[in-house]
Order: sequence, then C-alpha cells, then structure tokens
Amino acid sequence: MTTARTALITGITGQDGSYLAEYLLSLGYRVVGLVRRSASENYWRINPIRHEIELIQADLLDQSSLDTAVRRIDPDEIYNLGAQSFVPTSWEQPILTAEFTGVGVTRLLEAIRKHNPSIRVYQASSSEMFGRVREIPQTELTPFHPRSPYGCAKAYAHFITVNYRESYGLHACCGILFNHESPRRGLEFVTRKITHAVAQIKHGLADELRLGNLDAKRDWGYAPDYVRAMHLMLQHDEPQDYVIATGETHSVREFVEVAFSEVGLAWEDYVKEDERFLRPAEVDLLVGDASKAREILGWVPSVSFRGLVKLMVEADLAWVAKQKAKRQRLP
Ligand code: NAP
Ligand code: F7E
Repeated sequence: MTTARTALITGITGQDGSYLAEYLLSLGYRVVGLVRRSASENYWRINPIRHEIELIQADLLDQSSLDTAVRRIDPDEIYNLGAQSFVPTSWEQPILTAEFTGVGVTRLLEAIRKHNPSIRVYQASSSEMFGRVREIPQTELTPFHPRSPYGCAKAYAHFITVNYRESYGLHACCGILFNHESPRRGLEFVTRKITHAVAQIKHGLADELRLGNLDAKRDWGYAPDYVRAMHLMLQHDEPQDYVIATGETHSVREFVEVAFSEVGLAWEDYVKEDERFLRPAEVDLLVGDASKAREILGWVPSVSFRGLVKLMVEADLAWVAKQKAKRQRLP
C-alpha cells in the first residue's frame, strides 16, 4: 500500500487555498492547512471540506510557529499562498505587507531548509511584479517594475525563492499568476465587487456601483484552472518559474459592460466613477504569455472571459437571493 502524499497549504482560508485543497483531496492527498489564530474563524470557503482536511496554527510573522508546523507535518509539498493580497491595503499598511507577503516567505523557506530541504515548495508570485510593463505580453523573462508596496513585497518574495533554489538546491517553483477570479473571490476585488453589485441591483437591494479606474486592463482567468497549474509545477522534476495567464486582456469597463448585460441592465445607469478608489500608482495593462506552462506542463485555461463573468454573476445572483430570503425571515 502506498501512503498518500502530504501537502501543507498556507492561506488555505483564501480563494486559491480553498480550491487547491479541494483539488489535492480529489487527487488523494492528505491536506493540511496552516491557519493563523483569530478570535472569530473565517472558514466559510473551507467549511464544506472541513472534515477532510487538518488544520495547524502558525503565522507567517512567527518563525518558531513555522518551524514547528513544517517539522510536525513533514509534508512532501508546501504551497505558500498566505499573503496580504489586496493591493490598496498595501499603501495603508506597507510594512505589514512586506512582513506577511515578503519576509514571511523567507521565514517559510528557512523552516524548509533547516527541517527538510527535499520538500517541494510553490511560491505564489504575481503579475503585479510587472507593474509598469516593459513588454507586451509579459513572460518569465520580462523585467519587473512593481507599482505598489504589494508588488514590491512579491518581487522580493519571488527573488528570495529563486535564491534559495540556487543557493541550497531547494525544489522551489514560483508561479507568476495573473489575476484569477471566482465566486470565492473577496468582495473588495474589482470583479467580485462588480458581480456582487450587479446581483444586489437586480434584486433591488442597491441602486449604484462606485468604482475607480475603468480603463485599467487585466488578464483575468478562473481560479480553479490556476490551482491546477500550481500542482503541475511541483510535479515536474526540474523546479522552474512559470507565467500562468489566459493571454487576453480586458478593461474594467468591459467587465462591467458584460456583467450588467448578463442581467439585462445598462451599466451606464448605475456605475459612478469615484476617485476614492483610484490608486497612488496604477498598473495600466497586464497580459501574460503562458506558452512555457503550455509546452512544459501541458497547462491551458478552460474558462473564457465571458464565461468567467457569467459564472460569477450567476453565483452572486443565487447568493444574494439566499441572503435576501434569510433577512426576510428575521423577526
Ligand atoms: P486571499 O483570498 O486574499 O487569501 C490570502 C490568505 O492568506 C488567507 O487565507 C489569509 O488568511 C492568509 N494570510 C494572510 N496573512 C497571513 C499570515 N500572516 N499568516 C498566515 N496566513 C496569512 O488570496 P488569494 O486570491 O487566494 O491568493 C493566494 C495567493 O496568491 C496570495 O499570496 C496572493 O497574493 C497570490 N496571488 C493572487 C492572485 C489572484 O489573482 N488571486 C494573483 C497572483 C498572486 P486569513 O483568512 O486568516 O486572512
Ligand atoms: O483591481 C481597478 C484597479 O483589486 C484590478 C490581487 O489578487 O491581482 C489582484 O490585484 C483593477 C485595478 O486586483 C476598482 O485600479 C477600478 O487596476 O481586483 P483588483 P489587482 O490590484 O489587479 C493580482 C495579480 C494580485 O496578485 C493581487 O493579490 O481594477 N479598479 N475600480 C478597482 N479595483 C478595486 N479593487 N476596486 C474598485 O472599485
């Protein structure tokens, strides 16, 4: 009898962590999630699989807790998805963002190096590192020019992971993932903010949607496709870095248009531009070239831009309807 491989996931309570946990369970893995202590649990994304996974408490800010978690679980693979991931917050809390998203990675790599350098590790790098882009589309070789404290922290995290691979021979891969979305996306990110507002407006619970820069362009994919890529990277014998993207770019305005048209509404009647949502520095255009992932890993995305908007709008219509019904039942 072969024993199941063990995966340790940081950030398991987030969008990607929850999809990755489900995917690895479907492949027969033992899945352990690293969670930080909180006075009130934030487990809504992992509740459906709560009985199939194990959780261990640790924090990317705390070296000893990471050392203990890695030693106790002794996983075959670690997926480092934990981070302060909301770009605007990184201007409000630049030092904490650097600690979580940047130095936290070094802490985890140190725990791996000291405990068992043969553990395979995935680092969640980001297209935000390209920032003011030097070429279109962006590849693994495009230079970085981050435009936010978040992008700077991710660039540090990326290079320290590459450095541990080169210095200590760790089997470490960075996935340079472009924006990926789903019904599990946090409500503050623009795609979910839009689809949730569309559902609220359709159900008569809101009458406007306030947004910042409608001209920004992003390469938006579907999160479950992207977690498959993370797993594929760690299965390859040679650890490398990969861009994961759809190769298409669309503006926030286009996302808005498609989302409102899904429910038969004209977006111009509801969307208001609000400078409170503008950023001190913007990333104007991102579009990735995932040829390397396609050729080496056989990875291709399965959901189109329109398909993504549609599935997110449909999920939010159902969710808002449920919330509304619950509220109506209150005494
Ligand atoms: P997310 O939904 O914001 O989830 C972030 C996770 O990190 C949460 O589980 C959070 O836990 C955890 N976390 C935050 N601070 C921590 C700390 N100090 N110690 C331990 N855990 C901590 O993010 P996501 O969209 O799933 O993204 C996953 C990763 O990919 C992140 O590193 C993100 O920066 C990166 N990324 C995302 C995208 C994208 O488009 N989604 C693209 C490129 C890269 P709590 O529940 O306790 O807050
Ligand atoms: O913004 C514009 C905003 O916050 C997308 C994270 O997962 O992907 C994500 O970062 C664009 C920006 O994502 C609003 O200015 C307009 O140009 O959804 P977002 P992001 O900043 O691209 C990368 C790859 C990550 O790694 C990050 O972790 O939309 N925008 N109006 C707005 N954005 C927000 N949030 N809210 C608005 O009202």
